[in-house]
Amino acid sequence: MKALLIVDLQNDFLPGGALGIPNGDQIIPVINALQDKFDLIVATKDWHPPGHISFASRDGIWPDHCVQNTFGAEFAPTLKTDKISHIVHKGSDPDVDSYSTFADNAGKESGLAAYLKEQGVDEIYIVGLATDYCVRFSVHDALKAGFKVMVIKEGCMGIEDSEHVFEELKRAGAIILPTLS
Ligand code: VGL
Ligand code: ZN
Repeated sequence: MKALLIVDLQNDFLPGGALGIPNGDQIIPVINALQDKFDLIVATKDWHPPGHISFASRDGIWPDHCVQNTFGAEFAPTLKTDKISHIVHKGSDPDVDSYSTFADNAGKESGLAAYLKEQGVDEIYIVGLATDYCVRFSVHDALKAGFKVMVIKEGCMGIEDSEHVFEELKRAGAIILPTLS
């Protein structure tokens, strides 16, 4: 059984957002079309309390972003969400960041691997933002958890050019697909 994992398709990561990724909005129609090919779709939200450790206003490197219950933390308004059956909120601990959707940066599991296994999932197709952070760490953890992992390139966008990230993920055992046709 296969699942689509949509990572952090939130307003703050889109152009105009607090941590806007150039051209991040271009992947939304791609991801909407992809959803027709999946029976199980899960999504993640970066979900930080005010004053989160990752914020430059505290000890971190990022502008304040994806603050819980704000517009910036909502899914992109044009993202199709009616087929999403499970949402993982990550980065909620004020003192720990979480790039991976499977576990936080201190190693505490989110429950996503267990949820997917309960659903009978063995293959995960990953898309979303940002290729070089949350997608990257999620792919590594999905592989470690024993899933077959596909990354759909045209459904991802990086903060920086991410060609080397796709190479790294391929070496780690993921299958990099330009598109899914
Ligand atoms: C992300 C930086 C900070 C991401 C989240 O979703 O890739 N990047 N928080
Ligand atoms: Zn974040």
